[in-house]
Amino acid sequence: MKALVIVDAQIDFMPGGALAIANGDSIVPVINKLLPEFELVVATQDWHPANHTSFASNHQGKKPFDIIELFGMDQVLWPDHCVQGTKGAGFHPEMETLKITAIFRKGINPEIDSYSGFFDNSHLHSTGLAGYLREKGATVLYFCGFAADICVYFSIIDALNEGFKAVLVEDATCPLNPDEFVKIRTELQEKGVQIIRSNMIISQ
Ligand code: VGL
Ligand code: ZN
Repeated sequence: MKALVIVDAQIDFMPGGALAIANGDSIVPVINKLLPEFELVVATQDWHPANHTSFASNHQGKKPFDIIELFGMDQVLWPDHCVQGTKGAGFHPEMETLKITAIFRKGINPEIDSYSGFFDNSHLHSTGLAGYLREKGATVLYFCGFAADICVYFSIIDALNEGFKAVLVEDATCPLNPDEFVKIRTELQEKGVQIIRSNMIISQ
């Protein structure tokens, strides 16, 4: 069975948001059109406490997009974004959310970032997403949302490692760094990820 996984389709990643992705809002109508094609729809939400270590504001003398070492891993410092309970952490108001049966929140532990919807960046803690999808009978996961080169990418890699087939719906995702996405796109295809456009699955 196929499931749609909507990654971090939150206001802070849209134009005008704290960590805005150019043209990010263009994916919202595409996601809405995809929804009727799926029996199972889940979403992830980046959901940081205000004291999260990925925020530049929590490191003296650092600014957004600086890179520091944190517990032996490189960490990009971000502008404060998707702070728990704030408007920016909410789903885009035009995204239809009724069909979403479960929401998996990540980035909650202030000590560690969590790009993938499945695990934190050190792979120590699971969100439960893989177990949920397996129990519901999902085998092929269609990915959309933000950012194509960060959280969508790491979610797809974990999905493959968890034994799912993965499909990326290219016009329903958007990268923060388009050059980076060009590289990632090739890597994903080499790993067996199918990259499609939404009109390839939408029944007319
Ligand atoms: C994301 C950077 C920081 C994402 C989340 O959703 O891709 N990127 N937090
Ligand atoms: Zn984040």
